[in-house]
Amino acid sequence: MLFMAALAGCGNEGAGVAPPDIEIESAVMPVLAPGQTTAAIYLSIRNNTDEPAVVNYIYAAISDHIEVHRNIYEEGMMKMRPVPHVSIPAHGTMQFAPNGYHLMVFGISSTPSAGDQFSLTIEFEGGRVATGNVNVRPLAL
Ligand SMILES: [Cu+2]
Repeated sequence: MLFMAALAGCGNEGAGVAPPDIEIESAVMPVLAPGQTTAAIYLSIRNNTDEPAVVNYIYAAISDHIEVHRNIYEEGMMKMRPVPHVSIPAHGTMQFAPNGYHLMVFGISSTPSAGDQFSLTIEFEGGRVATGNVNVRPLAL
């Protein structure tokens, strides 16, 4: 029960339930331009467990392929590199934000509109799963 007590300071007082092991927060995808089939998702992943959470697989119904990418400034240009097996530290939160890490969504089949939501699932090594909603909205970068 010491573990439960440690979690009590996280703003869930009164809710009566422990937060999920791993949480997807503030997930957003910028509205796509006409004909655009690749887009980024920005979000936070909060790991409430005692061990690192290593991303294994990412799924959303609108796409057949989602990768973790990182923007890297190289040879005077901003480039994106896939980053397999990103690890969120124990009791840590990782931000995926413009000019840093993001989820890259490929082959978007049905283009969502501003105001739409869709479900995102992230599987982690060891079998933990996090799900959350992605809000589609215009994003000023
Ligand atoms: Cu990318």
